[in-house]
Amino acid sequence: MPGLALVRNSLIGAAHQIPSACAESYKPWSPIPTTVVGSPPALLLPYRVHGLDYVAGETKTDDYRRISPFNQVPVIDDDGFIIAETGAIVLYIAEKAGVLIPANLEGRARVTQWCCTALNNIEPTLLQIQVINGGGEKTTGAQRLPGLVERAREKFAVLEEQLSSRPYLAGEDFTVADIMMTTVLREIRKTDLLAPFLALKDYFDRCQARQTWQRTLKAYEVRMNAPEGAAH
Ligand SMILES: N[C@@H](CCC(=O)N[C@@H](CS)C(=O)NCC(=O)O)C(=O)O
Repeated sequence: MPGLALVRNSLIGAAHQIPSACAESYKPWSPIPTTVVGSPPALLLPYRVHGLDYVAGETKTDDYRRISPFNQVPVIDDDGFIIAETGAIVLYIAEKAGVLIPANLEGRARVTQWCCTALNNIEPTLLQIQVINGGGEKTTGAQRLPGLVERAREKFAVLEEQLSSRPYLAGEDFTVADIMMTTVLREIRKTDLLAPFLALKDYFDRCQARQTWQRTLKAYEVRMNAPEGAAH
């Protein structure tokens, strides 16, 4: 499916829509229309918008899954280069257009820092407020756990599928993406949630078995004056 791209509804109006002459964007939530607002990168890089009807299940198809591993929006296709996740898309477009991001390494790192802050630090809290205020979340505390576990299992199934065809998330080589994912997976390391996901569990074990990883944990224990093994 050449030249398609998805725009996340919450980002509509932001200055980072779609790059490339053959990019399109899907609207995520029917019947809410997706509006693409002209922006510096979008003006520099022509794009096309393609909407998907979420309610009608258009994001749930196998075809869509091929370009969006979690069947979510947004995803973009820039002349065959497909990339998902809001933060990655925004950074890619800014880098490609050469606007809204400094050229030097430190400046780009600073922009990456604040992109991560928005998506990873601020958004999880605000999203919960939005959902609760919107009446979509009526349970509290332990009542929420089964739903969260179910959601985690859905995510793990996607990671399992991804990791069954390659050893690491981004390909053949261990990258910082694996450091990020392993760090996040450690949050549930004292549960048995990963057990049914053999490739994912193997990946998690391989990443943690790396000498550098072990050295890092060891250094942490020493710094914290913690008993040996406390950080595992
Ligand atoms: N981490 C993803 C989250 C994207 C996301 O949550 N997209 C929502 C729409 S705003 C979606 O597609 N939800 C449908 C689903 O998860 O099934 C990102 O930042 O791009």
